[in-house]
Amino acid sequence: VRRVKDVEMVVPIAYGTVSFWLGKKADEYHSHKWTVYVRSALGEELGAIIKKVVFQLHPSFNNPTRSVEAAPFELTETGWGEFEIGMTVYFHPDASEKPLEIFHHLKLYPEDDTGPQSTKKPVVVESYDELVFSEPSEAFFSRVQKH
Ligand code: SLL
Repeated sequence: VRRVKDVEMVVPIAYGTVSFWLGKKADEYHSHKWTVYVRSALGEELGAIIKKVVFQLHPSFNNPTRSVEAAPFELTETGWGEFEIGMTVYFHPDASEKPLEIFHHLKLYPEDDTGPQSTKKPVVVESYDELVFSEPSEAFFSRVQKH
């Protein structure tokens, strides 16, 4: 592929989990409702860059490999336990870039274990990273620039 020399595309991203305790609606196997997501750290649309994100959940879930093929790249589930979530970020084919592997630990319970958990205060864990496309392919670069 033809690449644009001396150009670096840097796309800041945020990823993580937001978890709510279900309170009265909680049962043994569904104590929390949580969402895992990958998004732009600047509030931009990532659909032009990312083709899909495959979320790998704990094997205790039905169909633990979940593919999200369009923005927003997020997934909501209910469960009872914390575990490591794998996210494979696939770029559009014209980027000619390998998928990116991200790992994130799902956190359900707050650090300060003082009294009962609130159903209104989510436990949020977010990380930041950058997608760096150094010498991006011409097709990808011009397509994303126009967006
Ligand atoms: C733990 N190592 O023992 C972890 C595993 C797995 C959590 C946690 C499944 C819910 C469902 C679920 O929450 N698994 O299948 O609906 O804490």
